[in-house]
Parts: sequence; structure tokens; C-alpha cells
Amino acid sequence: MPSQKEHIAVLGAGNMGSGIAQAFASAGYPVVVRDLTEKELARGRETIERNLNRSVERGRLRPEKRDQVLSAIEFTTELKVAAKNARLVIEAVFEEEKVKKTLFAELAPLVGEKTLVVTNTSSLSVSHLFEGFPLPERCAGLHFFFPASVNRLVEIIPGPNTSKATMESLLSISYSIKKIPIRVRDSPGFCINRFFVPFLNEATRLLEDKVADIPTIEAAANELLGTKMGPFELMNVTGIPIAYHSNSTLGKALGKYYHPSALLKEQFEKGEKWKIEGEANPAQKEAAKGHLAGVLLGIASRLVEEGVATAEETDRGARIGLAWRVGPFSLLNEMGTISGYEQVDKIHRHWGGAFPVSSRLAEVAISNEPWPLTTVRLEKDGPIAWILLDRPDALNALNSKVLLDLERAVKEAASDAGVHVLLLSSTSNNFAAGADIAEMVTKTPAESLAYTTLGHRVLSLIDTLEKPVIAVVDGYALGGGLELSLSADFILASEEANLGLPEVSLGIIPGFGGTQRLARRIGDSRAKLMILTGTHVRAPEACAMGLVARTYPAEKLKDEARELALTIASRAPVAVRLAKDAVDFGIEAPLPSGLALEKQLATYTFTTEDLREGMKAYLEKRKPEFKGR
Ligand code: DAK
Repeated sequence: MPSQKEHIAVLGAGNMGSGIAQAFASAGYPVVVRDLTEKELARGRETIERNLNRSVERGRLRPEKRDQVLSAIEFTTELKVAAKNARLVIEAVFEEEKVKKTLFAELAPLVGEKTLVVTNTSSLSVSHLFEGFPLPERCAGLHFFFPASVNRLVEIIPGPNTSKATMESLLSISYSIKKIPIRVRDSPGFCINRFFVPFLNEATRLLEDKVADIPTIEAAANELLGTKMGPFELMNVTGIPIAYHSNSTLGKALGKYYHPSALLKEQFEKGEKWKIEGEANPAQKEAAKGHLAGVLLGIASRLVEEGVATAEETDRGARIGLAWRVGPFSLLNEMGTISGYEQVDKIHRHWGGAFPVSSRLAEVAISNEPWPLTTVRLEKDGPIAWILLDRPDALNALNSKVLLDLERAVKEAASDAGVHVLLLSSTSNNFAAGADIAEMVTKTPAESLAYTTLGHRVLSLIDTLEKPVIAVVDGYALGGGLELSLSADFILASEEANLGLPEVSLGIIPGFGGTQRLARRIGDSRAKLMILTGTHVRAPEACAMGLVARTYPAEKLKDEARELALTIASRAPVAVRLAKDAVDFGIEAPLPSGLALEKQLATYTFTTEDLREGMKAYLEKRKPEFKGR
């Protein structure tokens, strides 16, 4: 937690600003909200109080926590006060370029050297907004979704000069306030609004073209996306002017397909809400569904092709930010890529070049393969490879898909001759909170056996790899998550990491090797203490009992792990492999057998070129160049 000096400054006490302030204060950050007048600040404070009181009334928040959150937020009209010693300044003022740029000009001389400055713009170019701002490497877009106090999605948009360190800090700050960030390129509508805004527009076109009436379009959208509110009701709630203006902005940037329909314009000018009455017409519903799907799939596949976001993050954004049952790519895979492509093509034939079809979509449709979506990322970094669990919204819970994706990534890294060390970690601030309880709950005994067999197969693959594997654990490593980390050669953890095998509290026992690997690592007595109580231990305690090899402050964990992996990767590969074998196989055997094994393996190293090179380099006082032979 930052010190009092390192508060979060929120500029603007409107709906977005107050929601953002509440989100940070709820996570324990000191916050300073700044607006131009006391009246605006009072309105912001009232909004926060109202939200918190509602949560207390619903029993979701303790009154003491409400008071704590409120007392963490300071209000001021002085920009200097807000900016001074801020860790992060978030601009959330009126959505107009001139207003924002004027504020940034005023802010520029006031921010400290380490302060990060972000804009919460939803529609303006981040690069333009920060043009001329000093230290542009510390600036970016951080787009919260309404209502910012509860909506967990944020888009992080780097500007042309945003540094890697700034991106990492913004990701970590976002996770620390329980948001799920997605990385998005600076482009019109960023990721989510790029398809969501035209989706609303298309609903009005369907009405205009008499494809379906309002209740039918509402029902079609709700069935397609598992929502409770269709596009017309949503426009009524959030405001038709917002829908109209966002479509106009996108239209200006992206061309005629994105312009507001004539009907949306008319409704906006009349200043009336949509009339949502009557029953859905089943005869029209399928056409409306297909058409809406076509818009989503067409735009989403284009934005991925343009490099605006990945397909996985696009889907995640739709699920979390819009509360849709599925994102566009999972929808495509459900429909079948050929059917999805046909819907996109229909719209393309009508609009021509104004609604281009992504060539990647055409490719997957021709092959009739699903759009590939993974929950595990593989990032190669010289001689090391990061295998990153990437399901942050479920704390990387290990379902069958994650296990299969993990197996694929491990095999790919293991078979790459250029990779010497594997690091097993996650894209977020949690390693993995266990096997997926939601998937396990409905399993029959036979299905559970298949699931355990899959888990054992993948963890044994990791456990028996010739190349060293290091588990890099931040946040939670529980149940199957801890079992996964135990399949690595050793665990490095952040000081805040939380490790445990809580299975007995769910009526099960560890099923991915935990009873065996944990007992072998820390001894049966300590293992039983952890397993039978199901309690968690913090990393320092885990380190003291030998479960974790070393701990680091969270912000240093990945860099330190990387350095350590690079050190191992710089050693003689055959010697590293044989040393690993000597420990792994020897530890299970009686000491004389272990020593005999060591003797054989040590003698074998004398047959390698690497041994000559290593010793020669030592005597010649130079760095060895190992060949792995
Ligand atoms: N499974 C499914 N979803 C999970 C999950 C899990 N293990 N852990 C977290 N999530 C989901 C939450 O449901 C929530 O989803 P939404 O409600 O947002 O949709 C989201 O991740 C964020 O979690 P929270 O809102 O709960 O986050 P908090 O920070 O408040 O709490 C927590 C963090 C880690 C304390 C809490 O999430 C928690 O208690 N999670 C469950 C921890 C747990 O019990 N893990 C052990 C799972 S059992 C076998 C094979 C394998 C195994 C056993 C047998 N055979 C087939 C026989 C292995 C078993 C396990 O690993």
C-alpha cells in the first residue's frame, strides 16, 4: 500500500471521477479528488456516499468500511494540492479535447518526477491528448467503464512514448484495485466501444429497415449475448445522446458504416426515449440475431487483425465490461466459423469497403476451424520462456482448457532448442487460485477421473522436463495452483503470496499430486498440517519451511526471477540437466544409490565439450561459450 504521500489524484468529480475515486479508496488507497468548484466536489462526494450507503443497505458492505472509504478521500479545488506527491494522476474531466489539453498544460509543471499521468478518455486519441506533455513515457490512457466503482474492466492504452515500466505499473495498479485490465492500441473506440457502439447503431438500422421491431431486436440481442437489457433499453438508460455522439465520433474516424443511422439521429433530435412495448416476433428474431452477430464478429475480427487488442482480451473485455455471456470470438466459435463468416459477409456485401472483412476471419472460415483462443501465453525472452496463465477474471482457476493450453505451451517451449529455462507464472498478480470449482462441481466420478488424469499428465510433463522450470508465484497459489507450482523445480514467490491446499474445506482432497509432492518437498508432518487444516501460509513462512525457495518484494519478483533464470541459462546445459536428474532421481533412492547415480552422471560430464570449455574459460579468465554438448 502506498504511503499517505503517494495518493491517487482524480481530476474531475463527475460520474466517472467519483466512481474511480471510490474504486481506489475501497482498495485502501488515499485519494484526492479535484474539481473546479465546491459545488461539483459536493456532488461527487454525494455520489460516492450514495453508492456506499446502498451497498451497506444491501448488506454487501460493513458501515465501518464505508466510513473508512469516505475518510480516505480528500476533496480540493486546488490542482496543486491534488498533483503534489501523487503516485498516479487520473484525468476524468469533460470529454472534450480542448478541456483536457488545457488541464494537462496546467498540470505539467505540478507533477513529480515519478508520477504517472493517465486520461480516462473513452473516445479521444491518447497520443493527441499528451502531445507536448513532459515525460510522455509516464503517460497513457486508463479507460474505466461505467459504473467505475463496480465495473471491473479497464482498458490501458499506451501512447507512442509510454514506457514498459509505466505499462507494468498501470497493470499492477489496476489489479490492486481488483480491476481486470486489457491492453489496447490507441485507435478510435479503443477495443470495446469499437464494436459496442456500432452494435447499438445497428439495432436502430434493423428497426429502420423493418427487419424487426424493437421487442424482437431486444429479445434477439438478449438471447445472443445473455444480457437482461437489449440495445434500446440500454440506450434509454444511458442516454440516447451518448449513443448518437459516440457513433458520430466513430463515424468521423472510421467512415460511413459507423455513422449514426438516420433513425438514431431523428430520435436524438426529438429527445425522446425508445418505446419498448409488445412481444418479440419469433419469425423475425433469427434474422435480427444473425445480423447483430455479423456486426460484432466483423468488427471484432478487424480490430484484432489491426493489432488493437488480442482476441482473448476482446472477449474478456466484453464479458467483464459489458457483462455479456460471451465475447465476439467465443460467439463465433459457438456459431461455427462458416456461419459466422456468412453473417459478416452479408453486411460486407451491403456496405462494401466501408465494412471490410478481416482476412484472418476468412482463413478460419475456409478451414472451418474455431478461432484460436488461449488461456496460457508463451513469451520467449532470449534463452528463457515465460509460460503465463492468462485467465485473470477467475484468478487463473485451472479448468480443462487451461490445462490443455498449458500442456501445449510447455511442449512448445520444451522443444525449442533456443529455450534453456522455463518460468511458470501468470499475466496478473495471482498465480492460480486452484482447480476450477465451477467446472468440478458437476463432474461425475468418471469425469473427475478424466480430469485428474489430465492434471497429472500436464503436471508430470512439467515435473519431468529436462529443462529447469521455475514457478514464479504472486498472490494466490491455492489447491491445484499450488500443486502446479510444486511441479516446477523450485518456487520463487512475492512476499505477499498466499499458498495453501484448501481442498478439505470443499469436501475433496488435493487431486493434482499435492499430497505427494508437498510431502516430499517439506516433509509429511508439515504437509499434513497444511493439507488437513486447509489453511494458507504466507510466502515468508512457506520459505522458512522450504516450500518456497526465495521471496522478493512483489514489484521485483519477475525481474529477479528473470535474472535467476538467465543465470541458469548461462551455465553448461548438459551439466544443469544432469545435476537436476541427480537431485530428482537420487532423492527418492537410498543414499548409496543416490551417490552411485551422482558418480555416474559426474563421470559422464567428462565426455562433454562443455566441460572442456568451462574449465578452459575459467583458466583463461573469460566467459565460457557452452554448446550444450
Ligand atoms: N475456481 C473457480 N473460480 C474461482 C476460483 C476457483 N478455484 N477461485 C476464484 N475464482 C473466481 C471467483 O469465483 C470470482 O469469480 P466471479 O465471481 O467474479 O465470477 C473470481 O475468481 C475472483 O475471485 P474472488 O472474487 O473470490 O476474489 P477474492 O480476492 O475476493 O478472493 C480467494 C480470493 C482466492 C480467497 C477466493 O477466490 C477463493 O477462496 N477461491 C477459491 C480457492 C480454493 O478453494 N481453491 C482450491 C480449489 S480446489 C481433483 C482434481 C483437482 C483438485 C482436486 C480433486 N480430482 C478431480 C479428484 C484440486 C482442487 C482444487 O484446487
